Amino acid sequence: MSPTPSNKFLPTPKTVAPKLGVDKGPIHLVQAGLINQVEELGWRVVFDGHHQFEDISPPPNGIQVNPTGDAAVDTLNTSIARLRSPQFVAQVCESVASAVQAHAEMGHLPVTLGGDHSLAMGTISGTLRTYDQACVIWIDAHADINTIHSTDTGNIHGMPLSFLLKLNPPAPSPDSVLAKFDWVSHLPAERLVYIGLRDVDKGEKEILKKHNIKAFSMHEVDRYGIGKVVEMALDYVNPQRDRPIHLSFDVDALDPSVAPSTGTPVRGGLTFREGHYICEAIHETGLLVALDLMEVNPTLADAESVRQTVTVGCSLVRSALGETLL
Ligand code: NNH
Ligand code: MN
Ligand code: MN
Ligand code: MN
Repeated sequence: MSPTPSNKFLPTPKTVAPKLGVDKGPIHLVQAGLINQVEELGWRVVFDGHHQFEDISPPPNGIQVNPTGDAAVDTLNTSIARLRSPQFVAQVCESVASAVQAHAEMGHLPVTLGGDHSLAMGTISGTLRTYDQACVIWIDAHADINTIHSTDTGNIHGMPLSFLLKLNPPAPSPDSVLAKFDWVSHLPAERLVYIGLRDVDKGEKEILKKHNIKAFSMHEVDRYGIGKVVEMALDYVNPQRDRPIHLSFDVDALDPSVAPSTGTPVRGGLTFREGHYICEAIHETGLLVALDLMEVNPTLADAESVRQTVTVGCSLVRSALGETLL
């Protein structure tokens, strides 16, 4: 066995997802035996339990927009008003950031099980507060980089990277709900790389181009194979192999035939092995400092689909934490 670094799990808080139910995902992974499985790999696991945040009550949707007479401010306020439960999401994520930071500073490797991918604002901020040179490898069918202006849905799980890259306008006033995101750490665009994209909104495509953000879509996975893609992704985001790595894995990156139980499945995704290969290769770098496994949503499917998704979720985590095939 390898040395026994301590480790923790941070199951999802109840954040607001467009389809409620993602908050139940993490507990299924724990009930499936994930903690024991990770302990068997030689880790000492510190389990925080299910973060509840019952003290934070989501404000009702439909915030009223009062015209100010300033056209730019009014446009901004209209965009802000379209966000879904922004205050709640911001508070939950801020609390997750502190929890991840606290564990990271003790030398733990925080594993956050989600849950809505908006949580990555919190987990990645927690990582960056501890390791300011960290890079992010984002595995997803989606780019999750809509700004408050480009979002079609208002769902913040489609926006976490716009906050982390500081692509949103500054809050119009200190009491604006947008100011509730000011605590989010800044991730420079050149320290982000995507793998698995295949459902990117028009506005997001413009953002990726404008900011020159590196992405390996399923097209590149098909062309080069997953081994080469992971190597190219690491060469881009971590050329000297000296930066700490935060791996944020949205289970919908996998093909729906592999992980059906998720909010927004998109066909044409990563195979079972491609998903695991990514985790294994990141583990092999020895640079992994934090892991998110997000968007497991057991309320959306039949029991067999849930079992399949939870099982694959557990094995992705094990691969990232050092399980090998031989
Ligand atoms: N791009 C869409 C949006 O902004 C969908 C995002 N959905 C995800 N992302 N599941 O991972 O709402
Ligand atoms: Mn979500
Ligand atoms: Mn996704
Ligand atoms: Mn996502």
